[in-house]
Amino acid sequence: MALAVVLIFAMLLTAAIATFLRRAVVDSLIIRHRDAAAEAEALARGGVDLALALLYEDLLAEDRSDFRVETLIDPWARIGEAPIEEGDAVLRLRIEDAGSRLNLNALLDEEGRAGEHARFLLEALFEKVLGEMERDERDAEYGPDDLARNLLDYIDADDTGDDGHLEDDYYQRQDPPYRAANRPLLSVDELGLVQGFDGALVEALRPYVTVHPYAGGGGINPNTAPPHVLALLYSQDALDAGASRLASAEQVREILERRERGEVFCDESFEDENRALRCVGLSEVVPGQIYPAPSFRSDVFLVSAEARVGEVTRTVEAVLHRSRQEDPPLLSWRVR
Ligand SMILES: [Ca+2]
Ligand SMILES: [Ca+2]
Repeated sequence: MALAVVLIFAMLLTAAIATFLRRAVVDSLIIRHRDAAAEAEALARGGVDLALALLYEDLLAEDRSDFRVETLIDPWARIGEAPIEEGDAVLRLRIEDAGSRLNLNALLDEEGRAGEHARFLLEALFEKVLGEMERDERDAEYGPDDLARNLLDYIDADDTGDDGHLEDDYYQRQDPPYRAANRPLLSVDELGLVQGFDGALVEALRPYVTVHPYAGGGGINPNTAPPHVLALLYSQDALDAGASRLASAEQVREILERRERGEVFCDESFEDENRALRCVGLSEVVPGQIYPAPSFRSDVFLVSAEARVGEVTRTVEAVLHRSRQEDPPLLSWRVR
């Protein structure tokens, strides 16, 4: 009897010790994880500071050379080529100028109106993206033309569609009801509020578009845009908007080849006696007027700083405005 009791106590004791040890291991793991998380976040924030320093250095270099174009050979762009490693910490910094995506807000003019070309460009974009999503247009409730119209109505300043219907009719029927913004988009996520846009479509559009800068922005920068965005360079036919078109695969390839050879595209109206030596006009590759007019230079940059410490990763995504004021305005900041 006494032996049985001793055995039971011995078993209980062993179990208690095992539990205690497991707890101790878990606690120390939690502490280590917490330390690593704090370190990773600090490193990612430091990455954004580093990005800012590189961007200002670039601004000074532009002042010195009086040549203002963002290219992929700028130091801020090259920082993304290799990770920065120290001990078990790794920082991956990626900086993009706003011109490396299509700025949806650049489709509005100063009065908040969208022209005919804006609609055709968006239709072409949505057709391309829906095709990539393998969404069958015939079955879809909203085709590229509906999506283009709805988006422009959502952001344009007035509150009627071109057939006279009230833009808010649809939004007021939602639960909870809301209204068309009638102003530039504040984020790519906001697209999800536009009639006909669902989460999957917004994600499929994300690599192509930006909303920065909110106002006064230009079109795609042919020096920095990746191939899938270059394909959105839209040459307008001044007489017939329907005959305007997106860049062909051939034209995209030629832009990339010229970039590879070190050629830089710049504004053809650039008043610079050395322009011909320094850069080439985009019309050499894509004839006609590009809509919206390319932004060869940018002051708004998208920064992604991904820091890994041990097993923990933290990413800071920020949109920075490189201004000559003392404090550069932060347009957005997100920690993941
Ligand atoms: Ca409208
Ligand atoms: Ca509107």
